[in-house]
Amino acid sequence: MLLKGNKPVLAWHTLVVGSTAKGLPSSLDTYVDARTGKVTQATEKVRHAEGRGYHNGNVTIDTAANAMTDPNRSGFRCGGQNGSAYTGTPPWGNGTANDLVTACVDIMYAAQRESDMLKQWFGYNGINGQGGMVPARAGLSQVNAYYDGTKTTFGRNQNGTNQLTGIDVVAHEYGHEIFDRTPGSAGSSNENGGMNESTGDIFGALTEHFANNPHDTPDYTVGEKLNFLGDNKPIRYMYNPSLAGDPNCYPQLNSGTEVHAAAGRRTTGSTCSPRAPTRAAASRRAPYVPAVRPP
Ligand SMILES: [Ca+2]
Ligand SMILES: [Zn+2]
Repeated sequence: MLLKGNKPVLAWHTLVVGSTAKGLPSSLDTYVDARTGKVTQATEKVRHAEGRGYHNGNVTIDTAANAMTDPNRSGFRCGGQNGSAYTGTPPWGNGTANDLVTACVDIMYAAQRESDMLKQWFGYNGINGQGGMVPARAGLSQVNAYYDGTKTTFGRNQNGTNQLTGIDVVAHEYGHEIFDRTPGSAGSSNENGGMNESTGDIFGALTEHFANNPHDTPDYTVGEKLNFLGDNKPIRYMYNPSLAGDPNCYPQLNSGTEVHAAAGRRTTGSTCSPRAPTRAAASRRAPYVPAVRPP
């Protein structure tokens, strides 16, 4: 029963999930008059909330009205280490380096752009293939970020000057969810682990290009904004892994290669030069190597 003014109306209550005429996500809380079949009330639950990110500047993210839960991507929310979403009202965050609500603005922005990219480019239904993705936690007191199958968690850089929530790192962690939910599976050892890290870096770079945010212009390095280890360098160079001391090509990998070090390009030819692979080299590549490589 729906009360219209002081008049009760017998109504069906349903949630209509889809997109608006402009292609934006929509989740309409809808009441249909049971006698006339007409929509008597419809309220948009998707909130395009203002957020003040640190790495990404002022951005628009999808949140509920009073919590950092995503009304359109099932399971996705962002909060602290206890797993609950941060609550409050938009605008979210204050744009400072170590404010954790601000970290969640950067996390939600990056993960939602990645989800949008997967949908627009590949018709993929959410990062998990089922319309959503795992929740995120900010504020880990470690120099680390990870995906563990049920959530993503983000820490800080070595000197504690910012949170590890740049687009490429966030999209890397959710890239692990893509790998996990496709035949790549958990991907934790040797070649499979290297492919998993590769997948993370590739989707990180793709998301940076898709978002095309003026505060984090697209590139083929990983974590270049984060000063991860305090040396003002990226953690990885996708176009030339050896700049960070990682193997440049497939024949240099062995069973002892650390999985992140194995994330780099997989040229199977005889040369391990850092140049972009030629078409001929690309065709020689092993069939399970992702086709997307930096130029
Ligand atoms: Ca980058
Ligand atoms: Zn990783």
